[in-house]
Amino acid sequence: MQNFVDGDYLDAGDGVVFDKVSPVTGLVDARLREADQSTVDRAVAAARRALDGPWGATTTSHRAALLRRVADRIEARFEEFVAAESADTGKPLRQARELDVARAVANFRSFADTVAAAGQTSFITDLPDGGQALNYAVRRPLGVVAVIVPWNLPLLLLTWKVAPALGCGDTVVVKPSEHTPSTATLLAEVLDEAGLPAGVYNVVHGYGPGSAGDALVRHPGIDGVTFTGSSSTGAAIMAAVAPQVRPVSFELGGKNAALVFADADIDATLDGLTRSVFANTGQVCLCTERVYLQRPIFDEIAEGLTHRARALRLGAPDTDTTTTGPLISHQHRDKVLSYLTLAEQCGATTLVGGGVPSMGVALDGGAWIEPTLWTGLTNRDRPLREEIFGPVAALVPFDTEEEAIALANDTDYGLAASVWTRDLSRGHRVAQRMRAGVAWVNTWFLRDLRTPFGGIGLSGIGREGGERSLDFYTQPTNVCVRL
Ligand code: NAD
Ligand code: 6OD
Repeated sequence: MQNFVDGDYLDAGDGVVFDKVSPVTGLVDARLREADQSTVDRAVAAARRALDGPWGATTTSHRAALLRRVADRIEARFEEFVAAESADTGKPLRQARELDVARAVANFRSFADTVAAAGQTSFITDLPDGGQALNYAVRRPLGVVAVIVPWNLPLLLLTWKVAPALGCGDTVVVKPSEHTPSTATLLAEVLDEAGLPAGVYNVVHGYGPGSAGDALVRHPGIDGVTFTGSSSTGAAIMAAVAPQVRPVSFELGGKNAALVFADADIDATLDGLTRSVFANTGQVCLCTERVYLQRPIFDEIAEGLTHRARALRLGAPDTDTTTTGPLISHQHRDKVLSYLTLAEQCGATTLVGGGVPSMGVALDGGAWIEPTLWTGLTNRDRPLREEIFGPVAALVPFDTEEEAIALANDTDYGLAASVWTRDLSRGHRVAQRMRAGVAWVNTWFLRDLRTPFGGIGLSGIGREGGERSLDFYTQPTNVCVRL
């Protein structure tokens, strides 16, 4: 897989070639050319030229129409994207269809609507001399934007950033995760088919520190960084861009809580919790890793969730019955396994899971792990304080609403929470007190793309979504005209 710069896949470069490993089998399934400093320089220079060329003079209606064509072209090549996303991540084909690729299409359509509808406000200022002035602001593109994304929902998260950036007239240099480069590379073809000029979308492959990611965020030619990934990488990127004082938008990690009250609809809650703990093998930043249960229903929910965890079917992505894929890599599995050991050391009781399953000869080389539930831990234990990013959760009892709120908010993160209750007044009341960027009531990961998305504390800086994305991907220039 080659870097994509100025409208072309580069045949070669000075960067080394590295292997990409299938999380399903553990075997090498692709080779990538790492973008060295000179390739990153070329990509940033191409993006700058494109910004200064005809692309910079396009109108919002032109760009909105282009975003709609991109959505149509992804739909036309839907199964190619599904296959590429599933091969990189190991996720079931059905999930790639229903979530990842479907959301990529929706991202382009939604941001086409948002940029097309965005208006400007103007107002008349009364001057001391009796005269007047007209004030209005124009949105200018932010410029050359570095887009750095992770491996868990690669196309969804990439297009969540690229669609508004292009809609706002920016040019981008994208650095996908070293584990999941395929759909970002395929997207280059689709953008070209839709008529995007050369140099507006560039892809550089490689790792973070000492590699393409670090070279990109330190590059003096970029005008801002939008990043989704772990909190520690966010901190490193912030330090790297600080000397150049560039804006950043960060969607980072989470340690999300579910609060289940005794009056909740038990079956609906169990469905919701099963999704929120185990979706994408627990590798969604919004996944629940802390489940607080009101004492009268603790045993019933614990038993029901254990039963549902046992019913999950780990397996190959193209098997119809598969619900759950592997983790992304052996390195990540080692991290998750270290928390399984730690939880035992902290005195946890493991209700289900707790180890590595046997998957048979064809799959045993993959990064498989059992869905796992614990009881017996408290908020003081590290497995409840640190993001694990796997199919694991701790179940903790509470008695009162106040106690539940205090437990849920007792975290350095602040991305998402979910509240499960039949009492809607309580639902509103508790949701509004969540120290989190999003609080769902009786649902989880239900998204309207016009709403603000982002986190508090270690979970990020800024909000994207709808008009909030326009605020990051543009810079306003105020025009003041003496009348
Ligand atoms: P990561 O932070 O390790 O890597 C993310 C991306 O950053 C990759 O492309 C990586 O190559 C690059 N990178 C790493 N170090 C870098 C550096 N110093 N400079 C520039 N680029 C660098 O994250 P990951 O392991 O790929 O993804 C999992 C993490 O992402 C979890 O913490 C998860 O919560 C978080 N995440 C957050 C959201 C959100 O919306 N808040 C969404 C998805 C994932
Ligand atoms: O739904 C979204 O827009 C979004 N950014 C989701 C992030 C999921 C994290 O893994």
